Amino acid sequence: MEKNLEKIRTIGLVAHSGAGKTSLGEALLFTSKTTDRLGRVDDGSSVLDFETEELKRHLTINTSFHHYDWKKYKIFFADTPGDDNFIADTFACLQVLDGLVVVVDAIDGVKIQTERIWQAAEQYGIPCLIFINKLDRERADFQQTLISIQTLLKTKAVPLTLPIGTGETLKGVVSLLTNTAFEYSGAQGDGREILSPSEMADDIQSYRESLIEYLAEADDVLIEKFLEGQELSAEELAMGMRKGVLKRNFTPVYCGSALKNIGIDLLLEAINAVLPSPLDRGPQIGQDPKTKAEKKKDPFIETPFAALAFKTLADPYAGRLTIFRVFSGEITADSGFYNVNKGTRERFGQLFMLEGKSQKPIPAGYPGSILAVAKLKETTTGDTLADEKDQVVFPFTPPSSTVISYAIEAKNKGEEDKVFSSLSRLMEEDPTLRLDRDSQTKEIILSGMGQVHVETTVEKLKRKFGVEVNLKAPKIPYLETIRQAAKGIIYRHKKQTGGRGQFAEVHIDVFPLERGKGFEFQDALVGMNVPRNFVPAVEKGISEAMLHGVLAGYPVVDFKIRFYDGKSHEVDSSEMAFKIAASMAFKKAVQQAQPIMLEPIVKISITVPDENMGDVIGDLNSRRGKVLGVESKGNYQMIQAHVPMAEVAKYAPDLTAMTQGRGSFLSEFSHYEEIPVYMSEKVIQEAKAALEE
Ligand SMILES: Nc1nc2c(ncn2[C@@H]2O[C@H](COP(=O)(O)OP(=O)(O)O)[C@@H](O)[C@H]2O)c(=O)[nH]1
Ligand SMILES: [Mg+2]
Repeated sequence: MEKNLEKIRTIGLVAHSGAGKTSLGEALLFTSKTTDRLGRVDDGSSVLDFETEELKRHLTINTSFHHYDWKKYKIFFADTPGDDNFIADTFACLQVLDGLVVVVDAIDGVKIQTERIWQAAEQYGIPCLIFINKLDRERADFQQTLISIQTLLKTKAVPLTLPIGTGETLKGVVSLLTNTAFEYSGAQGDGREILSPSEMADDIQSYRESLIEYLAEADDVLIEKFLEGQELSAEELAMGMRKGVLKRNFTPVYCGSALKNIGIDLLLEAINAVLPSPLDRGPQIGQDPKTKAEKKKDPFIETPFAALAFKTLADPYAGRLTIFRVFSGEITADSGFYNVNKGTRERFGQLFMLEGKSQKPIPAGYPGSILAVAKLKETTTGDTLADEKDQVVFPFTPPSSTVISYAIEAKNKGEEDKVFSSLSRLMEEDPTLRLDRDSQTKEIILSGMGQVHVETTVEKLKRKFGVEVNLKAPKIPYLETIRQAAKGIIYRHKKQTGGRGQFAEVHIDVFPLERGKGFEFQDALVGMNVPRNFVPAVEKGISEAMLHGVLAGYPVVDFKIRFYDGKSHEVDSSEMAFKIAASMAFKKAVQQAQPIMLEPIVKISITVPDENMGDVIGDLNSRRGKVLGVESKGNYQMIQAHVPMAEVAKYAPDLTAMTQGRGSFLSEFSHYEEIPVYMSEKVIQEAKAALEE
């Protein structure tokens, strides 16, 4: 393991799904001779995408980690997902990465997921390089892609390489810094220097001039020399580039093809030359667990150990694998650390470097290392691991709320417990899943970031734990209430069967309450018609009856019962008789108080490209939505709205269709509202049918 921290890089490959991150990761591994063939996602030979669910969909679901050596540098890298279903994992990983390679597809340009990652990188201050990929494809457009980067990411994106040819004719790249052209034949990835194509001379010159100006601007001495018209040396330019990237003043743009391994060697050089080492990134800021004061942990080997466990993998056989990034100090195999969040000591045996699907034992790790240990007892994602004598807690932001819910049931009766326990295991590795039991509908609800997310979870459940479940649209938790008061409701319960009979009479008023007030019970008895020991039975009778309303059997809420009189019988009255009378009186009262149905409303935040805004708002209107506001975010608009939950139960695929996959949304429960009269009958019929099922 490299102990010279200046030569460590801890980076991520990020972008929207399909831009070619995994392919680029394979090219980095192959070109650096870490792997002996160029893995491909399309034929399942990728070492980075390896889970069954990933291979089936050609989609990265889980960030995978690998490492390579290039010219005496050690690079740890993360190949992250870019699909909305799984992108929360990427945001979690950003918290431990020092630099990023943002991959941009030369046909699709920058998509919204890339923009969102870019904004997060900006927030964390992570220096970035850009790689324009897929220039070997038909319709690839370097210029257009560059413009898309400049406008959507709002960065000074400066080409460092230009493609020689595009599509079929792509044969190499020109390095603008050194003004040399390289041709690539075969997939070995080692560019052979050739003469610069003469027809590119003008382009090369103008790009080179603006590049040099940008690089010079990063440093006071350089800009002075530049303005005086002096020639800047290659070392000076490299120094300017490094400074500019670390300050995020501009973003170097490389280009080529991951699939054909073109231009990758120059990207490898750039990762070494300009992305930050752990030393450049500086101390990691956390908190002293006792005093809560800010505490900085320096990225030095001599500093006491500190690391952040940012990810967990659940393996049914190997057990739990905890992945952490070292920020300070040294960690060796067969040792332990202190889990500051849990307040426990943890011991472990082997220490691993991750290599896609496999792991390689190593003796020790240092700042910048991304490592894994198995079978920790207490540690979960987000915990800080440290030296017990020098404790610190690093911040960790868990992923945000889920967007889609399904009711799940075990395919085989009797396996419910196994479904629950296996899902809990999966949730250790995937904090974006949520499992609830709906107290009203009694269903087990599995929520995730999208349809594909929930489906892949179900597939993993079967593959890893051997349990099968059915997914169903969850029932909408409707409620019932009343619109007006009904007074003087009397119900007499009387039964005479042989010996002792049953007798109770209950007089009540019912009043509507404000939304969200629930149920109130008022004992307003005067006189001695009803012995007071029966009052609890009356309240209980109503509390039970209110669980099943008169319209469609949903719970009744937001009302007050005033229990003001009744009749009793010395022998025949009992708690049971009063309970029954109260529950019947309640039903009668509700019938007379204009019963209505309430439906849950969600607050939804939808982000869409400008050009789709009209369609999306029109569609929201047809779903009975109320737009609360629209906010402009670059070339995207964020629409906030209230919409009935029933209307957006399957919103994700519709939004994808309306926006060609560029829209995204988050929703959360907001409140209940009356169902409009014209809708009510239909909903009651459907609700009745659902209840009977
Ligand atoms: N022609 C061409 N196809 C590519 C290139 N890079 C990736 N692809 C293809 O694009 C698709 C998505 O690639 P992948 O690496 O999985 O993208 P990711 O989702 O960003 O990881 C796959 O079919 C790749 O073969 C490239 O440079 N040229
Ligand atoms: Mg991928």
